[in-house]
Parts: sequence; structure tokens; C-alpha cells
Amino acid sequence: MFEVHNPADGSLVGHVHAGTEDDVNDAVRTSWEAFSLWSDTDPLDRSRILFSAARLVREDKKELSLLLTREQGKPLRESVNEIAGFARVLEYYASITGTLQGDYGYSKNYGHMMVMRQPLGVCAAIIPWNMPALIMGWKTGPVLAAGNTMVLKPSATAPLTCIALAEHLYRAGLPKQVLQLVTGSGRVVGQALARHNNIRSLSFTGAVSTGTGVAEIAAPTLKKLILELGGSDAMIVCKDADPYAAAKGAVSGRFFNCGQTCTSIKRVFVDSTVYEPFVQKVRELAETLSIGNGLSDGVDMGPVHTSGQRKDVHFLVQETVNNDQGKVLSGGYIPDTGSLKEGSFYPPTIMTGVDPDAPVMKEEVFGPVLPVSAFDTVADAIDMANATRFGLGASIWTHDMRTISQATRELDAGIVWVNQHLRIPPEVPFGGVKSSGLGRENGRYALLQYLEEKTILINP
Ligand code: TXE
Repeated sequence: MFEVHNPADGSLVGHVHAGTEDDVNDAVRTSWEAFSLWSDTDPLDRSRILFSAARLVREDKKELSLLLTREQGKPLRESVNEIAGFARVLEYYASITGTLQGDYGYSKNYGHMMVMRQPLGVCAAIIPWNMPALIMGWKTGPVLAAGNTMVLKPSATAPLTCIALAEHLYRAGLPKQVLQLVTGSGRVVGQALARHNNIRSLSFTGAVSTGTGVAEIAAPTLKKLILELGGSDAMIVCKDADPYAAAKGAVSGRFFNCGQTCTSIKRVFVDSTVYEPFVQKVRELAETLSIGNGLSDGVDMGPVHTSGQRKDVHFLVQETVNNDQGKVLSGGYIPDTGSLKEGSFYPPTIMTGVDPDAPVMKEEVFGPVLPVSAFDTVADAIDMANATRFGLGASIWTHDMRTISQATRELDAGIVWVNQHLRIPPEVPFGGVKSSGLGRENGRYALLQYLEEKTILINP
């Protein structure tokens, strides 16, 4: 058994089974048994189940959000939005189930040329703790809508909301064998999924090092891989940007979910002519954030999910200061008084004058640290933004059309926002370039990834 603890005070939230390789094998076997039934189910009936699950989830959003906050730490308000986000993803895929038809052509030489799209079979997913509900929606929505079955491994430290969401899908009529959860460690359950010979695709979200390890283990099986491996998103603030909107965007884009989102703003580059007022505004806004147990009223930021994660974040801040590569303007310490001492809290931290090569800019800092640097030309800012192994998201804050055109073309990222950041609608593809991963979640594109084309040539 695994114990699940609340990162705000260490209290016990629940237990889950420590899954084994045998559990994975059993789940995959029964998943194949369910496949013919589910893939033959009329797309409209699959839609009905997904819509109905979304409705049940919305009805229970209070209870589900409390559970998410207790096991993950995020403020209740963010949990409510995340649970609604899960429902919205299901609704989106329910609304397009069955819309992906095949293609047809005729040639005198070859006759009737048809392309059928068929589901892959059993698909697997490995998901992290930072946004367990939303990421579960991103993975289950397109897989189930396309007629596949799934074996899903939640994170060992935040599995309970995923289990509760799966129960809602079952209550809506999804046969239990169509979506099976195997809880447990990455080393045992995750690796068993990666090396399993009879799984057709594996979608993983987590650290780059874990994802590349998974890819290595999975390579001989030739299953399709979808990897979402995090980012080091840059925010570029130009001299004509609305200073208040940009500062607000930086604070919410960095401190949302305690900075533990793959597309959090992780580096800020500001035109040197507006650098000082921007930094002051960010500091003022960050200092109004209230930190505490996500269950308490009015809390804006909860704890870092684990104390180990907090240690890593603090280490990168200290390394940057010790190397003289940046200064701490606010935050940057481990609280050792009051109720914050009970959990893995870390204050909103702003670092200024940060060298783009400093550890807090080079690594993916998965916590509430906002490093800021100045630039002289937009071309320099784009170069600095691109000088990372990551390429998930980036944003540019300006109303100048030429700058927008240049930045959207030149930023090396899977998603580029203009005058906003961190907004991910289910209708459009989401994913990264370079070390940020392979493949895409969301949109019709994700549905296509879970279907295989079959070519049929009929000579009349
Ligand atoms: O992630 P892991 P962790 C990044 C972020 C963070 C770091 C570590 O930088 O600081 O990763 O977080 C399963 N084979 N992101 O340790 O280990 C694991 O059980 C197969 C970015 O939590 O990658 C969990 O279900 N699976 C990020 C999932 O992989 C394995 C989200 C993610 O865990 C495994 C989270 C193995 N050998 C962390 N080892 C993002 N992109 O949003 C672990 N797992």
C-alpha cells in the first residue's frame, strides 16, 4: 500500500494499492477483451457516456475539488477549475466523436482508393501529480472517443482524484474494463507499461529524464509514443506592452499551481526601458498573494507538492545567487515559523538581473520562482528565449504587428501566446518541440494520434 499525504500539513489523505507487473499484465489482458466491444460501440453511444460522465463530474465538483486540494496542495479555487477542465475536455471529445471519417479517391489505374481510420487497441498513459485531473482528461478523452481502451497509471503521490474521476466514468456507463487504473510506483507499474509488448501507444507526462527512460524501454516494442516533458517557457515583455496586464500575467502565469505547471512562465525577458517599473509592479502583486493550506479561504498559493521538490527549487535559487548570476528581490527562503512550517511551502520568489545561463533559467524550475532579465532588442529576446533545450510554450507581450509576426515565426515552441500565457483550450493542439516532447495532446490532432490509417484499394 502507498500512503497519500496532504503537502500542506503532512496529514494522511488515503491509501492506494502498490501495483505490480502482474496487475499491469492482467489489466492489459482484460483491456484487450473489452476492446472489440468498445471499438464497435456506436460513436454516438460513446459520446453519450462521455457527456454523461462530464455532467456527473460537474455535479460532484465540490467533493472532487476538495480531494484534489487535499492530495495535491493547490488552492481550492484552482482545483474547482481543474475539475471543470476535466469535464470540459470530455465534453469536447464527446462532441467530435465520430467526426473523423476516412478518405476516398478514385483512379483509373488503381480503382477505388479508400483510407479507413481504426482505433489502435489498448493504449496506456502515465500521468504526473501537478495537474492530475486535467492531464487525465487530456489522455482519456481522445483515447476513449476514438474507440480504444486504456490502462492508466496515476502518480504515486496524487492518485486519489484520478480514481474518483474514473468512478464517475463508470457511473456514466463506461465498462470498467475499458478504462483501468493501476496505481503504484513509476519504477514498477510505469516500467511494466513501457515494456509491455501488447500495448499500442503510451502517452507520458513528466520529467525529461523519466520520459527518455520510458522511450528507451518502450523502443523495442514499437508502441506509439506521446511524450509531454515539461518546459522552460519564456515571457517577452516589449516596451509597448500594457505594464499592468503584463505584470499581472507574469504573476498568475508563474505562481498559479505554485509554479508547478509545464507551461508556467519560467523566464521573463523585459525591454530594458520598462524593466524597473515592470519589476516593481510584479513585486507588489506577488507580495499580495496569500500562501497557505489550499483548503483555507482566500489562499492564492498552496505548498510545493513534496519537500524533495521544494529542496530542488531552493537549491537552484541558491546556486544562482552563489554564482553571482542573479539576486533575490523577494522570497527565496524556506519558511520555518507558524503553520507554513508544517508543510512544504515556498514563498513567491522574484529574482532580478538574472543571467540567462543561470541555473534558475537553464533548468525547469518546478516551483514558485520568477527570474527576470532585461533585453535591448526583440531579436536578442527571441534568441535568449530559444536558448534552452525546452520548447513547450512562450509568450510575447506587445501590440506591434511586426513584432508579433516575427515572434510567432521565430520562437521555438509548440505554442506561442500573444498578450496572454498558460491558457490551454481543449480545441487546439498542445505539446512541445525539442526536449519538451513528441506528439500533441488536445484538439482533433490528438484524436488522430489514437487512430490508425488503413488503405484499401478496390479494383472494380
Ligand atoms: O516526475 P516523474 P516527478 C518535471 C518537473 C519536476 C520533475 C520531477 O521538472 O521537478 O519532473 O517530478 C512516473 N518509468 N515534471 O518526479 O518522475 C511517475 O510515477 C515509468 C514536469 O514527479 O517524471 C509519475 O506517474 N514511469 C511535468 C510520472 O512518471 C515512471 C509534470 C511522472 O513522474 C518512472 C511532472 C519510470 N522509471 C514533473 N519514474 C510536466 N511536464 O508537466 C516515474 N514514473
